[in-house]
Amino acid sequence: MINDVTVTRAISERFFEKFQSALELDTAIVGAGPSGLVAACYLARAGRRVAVFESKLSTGGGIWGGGMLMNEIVVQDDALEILDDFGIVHRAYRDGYHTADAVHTAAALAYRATEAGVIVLNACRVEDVLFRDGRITGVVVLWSPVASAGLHVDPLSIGARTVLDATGHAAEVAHVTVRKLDAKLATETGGIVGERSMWAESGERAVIEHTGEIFPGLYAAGMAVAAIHGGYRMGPIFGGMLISGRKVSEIIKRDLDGAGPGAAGSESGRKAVPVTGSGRS
Ligand code: 48F
Repeated sequence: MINDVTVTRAISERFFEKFQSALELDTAIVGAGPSGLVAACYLARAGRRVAVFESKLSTGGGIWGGGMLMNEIVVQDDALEILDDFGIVHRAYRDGYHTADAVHTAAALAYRATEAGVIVLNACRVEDVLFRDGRITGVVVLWSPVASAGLHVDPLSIGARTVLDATGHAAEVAHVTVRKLDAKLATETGGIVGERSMWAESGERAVIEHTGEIFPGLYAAGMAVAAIHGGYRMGPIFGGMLISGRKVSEIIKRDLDGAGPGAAGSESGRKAVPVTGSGRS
């Protein structure tokens, strides 16, 4: 016999367990596209407490539609080991070019990240940051439908030792940081330079090169890097997004361990709480 109220109780109890465990994080990742999910997965596999905030209902960002809704993606040689690490099936096309099914790729990234212990809060929009003593120390969130309905409802705060802007072309976290805090970013101009037109070769290289910290406590990966630093866009070739996600996870790990430039300072003395590698039951 199914008790309808028990179904409600199960959902609400389990959801709030998850939500509570996302209140103080090692890393808050904004955006569940390829760069955000790859970064999240590697950080969680390394025992960091990570949550991904995604404003849409589905994870995967720009992967699902491949190029112009032809749902295949292209990946170059350098990123194959990440595909293999996530168990993503790929096929050689020509020298240096490989393809993967876009739906399979999006599903596998989400599966591996959540399996590693990443908490994903979907339909949850990051609309602001927390700022203390010159550092970004968290994000401010509101359910997306509430935000888009224009309801006059206050958001809630999530503490994080590091925050990753993986919001793609929009670079939303960087924008809000500049707009509200008058922050100087670690870019050529000190501001958000803005994305350039299509040139995949240059764009991919620049994204990987500039992936990293852009303001104390705030990092950028994926297409947001091109928007912030003024790189060229690259369309449906995804190797750079995957490599950028892995690279930023390594930089953040180093900083959380106190070895990096900002040393990912923890004003409240929070300790990293290991996430079990075996996923949640
Ligand atoms: O755009 P997206 O897939 O970012 P990415 O990881 O990858 C870029 C590629 O998909 C593609 C490309 C590859 O050559 O050019 O564009 O850099 O995913 C970004 C995610 O962030 C979410 C958005 O819905 C998308 O799923 N997002 C954007 N702003 C917010 C957000 C926000 N304020 N709060 C939460 N999520």
